[in-house]
Amino acid sequence: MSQFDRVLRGGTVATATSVFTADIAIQDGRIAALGTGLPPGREEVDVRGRLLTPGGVDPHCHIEQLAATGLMNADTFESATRAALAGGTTTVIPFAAQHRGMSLAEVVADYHARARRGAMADYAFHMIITDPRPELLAEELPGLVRAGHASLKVFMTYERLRVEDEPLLEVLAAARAHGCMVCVHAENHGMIAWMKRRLVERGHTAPRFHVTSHPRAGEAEAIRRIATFAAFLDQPVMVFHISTREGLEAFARARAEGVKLFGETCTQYLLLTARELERPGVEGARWICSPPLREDEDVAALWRGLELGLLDCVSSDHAPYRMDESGKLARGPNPGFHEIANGMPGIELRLPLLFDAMVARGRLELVDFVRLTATAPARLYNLPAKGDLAPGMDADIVVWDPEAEWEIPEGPRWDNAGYTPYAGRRVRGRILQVYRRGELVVADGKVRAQPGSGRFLPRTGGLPARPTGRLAPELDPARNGGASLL
Ligand code: DUC
Ligand code: ZN
Ligand code: ZN
Repeated sequence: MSQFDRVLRGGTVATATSVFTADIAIQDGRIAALGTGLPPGREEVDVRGRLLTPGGVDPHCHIEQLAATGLMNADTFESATRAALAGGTTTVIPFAAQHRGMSLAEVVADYHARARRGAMADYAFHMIITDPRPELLAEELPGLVRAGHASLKVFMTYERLRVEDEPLLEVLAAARAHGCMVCVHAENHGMIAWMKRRLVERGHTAPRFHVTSHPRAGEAEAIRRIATFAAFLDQPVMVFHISTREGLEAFARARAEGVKLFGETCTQYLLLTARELERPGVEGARWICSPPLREDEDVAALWRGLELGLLDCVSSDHAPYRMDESGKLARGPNPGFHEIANGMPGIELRLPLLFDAMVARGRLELVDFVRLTATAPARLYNLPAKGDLAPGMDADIVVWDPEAEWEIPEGPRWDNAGYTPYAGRRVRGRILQVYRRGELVVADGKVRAQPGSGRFLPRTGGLPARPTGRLAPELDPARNGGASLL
């Protein structure tokens, strides 16, 4: 038998199901063996006293993405995935974002080219569809799904992005036909537009009014609506970035009724509240994201949702804009809340913040942390070689000092946002090294991967999240003279 390339010896290995002491042998970028007393490798690494977790899978992040306003976010594939690796995330699923009138295939080709140039982490794409023209769904979508783009995102709000109910049903039906997950930004558009207009007319434009402009009830309404559509058409749906107690309740109710819904929340909804936006002047703009940060009771409800196993994964929703004229202040030095780009950075700190909040503070088990940040997103989005430490998996491994305490500094991080919303926070658990497909890409506080060394991960062969087989009665061919309406 040929010698292993490398053996990480004697670490505490954590997966989504168990925590145990083992050696991990790496060969040709994959985990070749896992056990005690493995034969020596060409390189031996002593990881006794260290914790080893699978590389993080961030299933929702915005990278080098052009907004409908024409604003480019602060990160390139190079800077965002450098930050991802530094923070232990070895796989990302950003977006290929269509704007109205664009060809989806051209959009995907364009994001592919950018990622090929810069990505250091492995990646797949969710396709954002804002303009589901019949020919796009019939002619472009099937080929793109076959090429491995087996998930898409639609918005129920935003003037230039939203997909109204009838075309949304078309998207769900097309996704069902081609085996594609549909991720949804679920907020009621009319409620946000109405609130926003009234707030602006009355001069309530400070950053904190961003929160008021997204009524809590609007999230629950949209989740109920998308759940109704998902059940009607028997199409699995991922509800992105759940932020409110009411939204979580609507989600939980639909799930209890058997609707095939999946749910995500993000680091910021678990750790931050709307109080951040109350800072003087335009400072609060740093914490403007959508859905907005909410209240303590929402934070508590989301944690309960994690404890009960209701929510499937925690993403970063990394959407970085600098606090200058290239980003948050693009519309002037004192913009109203409605003129400030939505989003905050988070791709680098997702794992350290969640390790601290979940594991070090004892709210959840280590296995839950691994499941929510790596294993579950890998399974949900069909990344079979990712998110686990087991023979045959890609050797994406994070080596932690689980006891090290540190303070998140003010200064710039690896991404291009120029700030972090979490500066000054003390956390326990520090990432020491990161391996991506067996290569040591983070060590001694440096990221060593080459731009463009990240690999595209085509997701073919159908999604793990299958329809339930229970269509609405009106769609039963028996009621329609034997004809299918799908
Ligand atoms: N939705 C997201 O998912 N991210 C950033 C902004 C938004 O509206
Ligand atoms: Zn969204
Ligand atoms: Zn997002």
